[in-house]
Amino acid sequence: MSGERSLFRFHRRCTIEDMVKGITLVRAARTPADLDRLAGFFAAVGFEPGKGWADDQSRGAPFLAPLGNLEFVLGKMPATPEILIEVTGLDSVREIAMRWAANSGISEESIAPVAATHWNSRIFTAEPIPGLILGFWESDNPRHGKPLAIEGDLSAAGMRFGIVVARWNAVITDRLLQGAMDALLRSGAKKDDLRIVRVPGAWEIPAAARLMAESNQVDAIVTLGVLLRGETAHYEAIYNEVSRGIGQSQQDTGIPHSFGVLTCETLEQALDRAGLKMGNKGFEAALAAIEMVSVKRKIATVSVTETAADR
Ligand code: DLZ
Repeated sequence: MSGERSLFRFHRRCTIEDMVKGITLVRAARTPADLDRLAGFFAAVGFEPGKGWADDQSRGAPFLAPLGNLEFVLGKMPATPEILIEVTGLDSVREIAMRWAANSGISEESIAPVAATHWNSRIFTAEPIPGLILGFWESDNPRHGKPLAIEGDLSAAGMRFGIVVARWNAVITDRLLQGAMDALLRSGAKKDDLRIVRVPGAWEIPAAARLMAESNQVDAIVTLGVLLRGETAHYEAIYNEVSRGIGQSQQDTGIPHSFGVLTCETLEQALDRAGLKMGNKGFEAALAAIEMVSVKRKIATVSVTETAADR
């Protein structure tokens, strides 16, 4: 088969969710003082700082938001600033911004008053450095943008995770582990909040997962392993017990366990699912764990009447 045809087959197998990971808006700061001022402002108004970097050519200060979207508009624009930040508690955010301006020796006029928009919301603009105008807005409908059903977010900030990874087929499970950590850290988890336990093989995953779940030290567990049908004696028996054990630990302890144990015919298939052609199942399992912690927290706090009011 020609290279072109095999590429085509690959694209057809991938869904959009496999390929699009997130949106990053990159802005150049003109001076070191501007960068520091922006970093101070974004931290003050509640953004989660990402992992910054510095080398001999540049330094960067990323700030994370739980959600991002690109919006293309034909006709009247929703607001003057190109960067719009949706918040809850708009007036409190403005007060924080005003305090930040006062403490930073910046004119309070850089934080404009709150005004109504033509789209059922209120907005204020802030200009933390000259020329960068940000719009902070809040919908008049407190449930705006909220899904009809309870649905988990993908922010891992403030969550603690256990990762149980089998050493058997380590060439694959190491990649799954990398994918899982990538997902957790990029979603806002702190390195210190990840506990990694290595076990000999998939068979041992349920026992270790259960011990972690019962330790009260993690909010969710990501299980990672690879079972190769062709090379595993009593494959069905091992697989059934591993999946049953992980599921039972989840049910008995109430701690979400995501299932990242690959079951493949061949090593090649497993490699495809560990970062080659079919995404990284460790990454996906970690996202599922984040979402389930969020779902669990929401189920515990969102009342039935609130959910019903959405409909
Ligand atoms: C024994 C075994 C075999 C044959 N195959 C696998 C496998 O494909 N994937 C895996 O994670 N572990 C395998 N193991 C090891 C068992 O899971 C277990 O670690 C040992 O039997 C020791 O209890």
